[in-house]
Amino acid sequence: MKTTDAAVLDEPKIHEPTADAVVEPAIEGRPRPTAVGIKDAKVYIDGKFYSEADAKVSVFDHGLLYGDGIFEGIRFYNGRVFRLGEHLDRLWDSARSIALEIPMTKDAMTEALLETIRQNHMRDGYVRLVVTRGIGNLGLNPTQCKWPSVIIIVAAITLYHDNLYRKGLTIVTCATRRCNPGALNPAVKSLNYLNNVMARLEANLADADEALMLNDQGNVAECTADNVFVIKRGQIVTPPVTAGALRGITRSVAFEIAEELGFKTLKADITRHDIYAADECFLTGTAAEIIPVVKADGRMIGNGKPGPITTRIIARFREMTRDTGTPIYG
Ligand code: PXG
Repeated sequence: MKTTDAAVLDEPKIHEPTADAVVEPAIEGRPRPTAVGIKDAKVYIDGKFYSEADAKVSVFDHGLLYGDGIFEGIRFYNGRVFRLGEHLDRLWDSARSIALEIPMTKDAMTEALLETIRQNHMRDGYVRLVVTRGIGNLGLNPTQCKWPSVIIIVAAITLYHDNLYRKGLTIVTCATRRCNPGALNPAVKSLNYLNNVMARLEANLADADEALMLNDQGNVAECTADNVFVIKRGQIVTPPVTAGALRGITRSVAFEIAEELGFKTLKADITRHDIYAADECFLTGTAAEIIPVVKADGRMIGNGKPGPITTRIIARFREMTRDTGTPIYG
C-alpha cells in the first residue's frame, strides 16, 4: 500500500498488507470518477489518511469476499455530527452480534471520525463508517481474519431533490422479502446489503422512488434504506424491530418529535392496507432524512399531498439538525 498522502492519526491495531511486491496492472484502469463529490478527498483507513486514489483495501478482505463487516451512515450539519453517540452504539451492537471486535474505543472512533471530517474541511455532509472483518484467506471462516479494518469516508450528499420533500415520494411493494431474522437479522447493519439491493432494483424497474419490503408474514418491514411510518387519526405508527425494521436513528428522532408535538406514537405491525388507508405516510433515514410518501402501489395516500403532521415533523427535524450534535471544529 502506498503511504504517500498518509498522515498518522492515532494507534488502533494497524495492519499492512502482507504482499511485498506491488504488481502494476498491465492495462491502465479507467479514470475513476470522484465518487464523493469532494475535491481531493481524504479517506481514513486504519489510522492513516489516504487520498481518494490511494484509498484501497485488500481483495482478501472478508468485507469484500463475504460482506462480512458492519457499517453506519452518519450525517453532519452546520459543523455538528447528528446523533453520533447513537450511531456508535448501534455500530457496537452490530459488532457484538456478528462477534467482531472493533479495534478501538468509542472515544478513539469519535476522534477519528471528527478528524476525517476536519481533514476534508466540511461543515455539512455524510460519513460512511465501515468496519470489515479484515484480511483472511479465501475460506469464509472469520477466525483467520486477525485484524478488522476501520474505514471512514466523508462525502457530500443529497439523496432526494428538494422538490420531493415538497411533493412526496412514490413507493411500490417489491416481491423481495426482507431477510428473515432467523437467517440474517436486519437489526445488524451489515455489509451484506444484497437483500436491499434486490429490492432497490425492483423500485427502479417500477420507476418508483423507493421499494416497500414486507417480511415473511406479509407485514411491512421497511424500505430499502429507510423506516416507514403511517399516520391515522393523529396516531403515528411504525413497525417494530421484530418485524424486520432496522432500529433507525432517524426513526427514534421522528418519535421524539412526534411525542414533543403531542401525538400518540406506537410501534406495531402494519400491513399494506394500513399504508393505503393512512391519512399520511413518511419515511425516515439518515440519507433521506424525513420525507413524505404520497403514493403506494398506485394508491394515493390521503389527498396525495404531504400531510400536515408530516410537514410539522420535517420542520422540527430540520431545526434539530441545525443546532444539535457533536461539534466538529470545537
Ligand atoms: N433501514 C435500513 C435497511 C437502512 O439501511 C434505515 C432503515 C434508516 O436508519 P437510520 O439510522 O439511518 O435512520 C437504514 C439506514 C445509503 C444509506 O447510502 C443507507 C442508510 C443510511 C445512510 C445511507 O443508502 N441506511
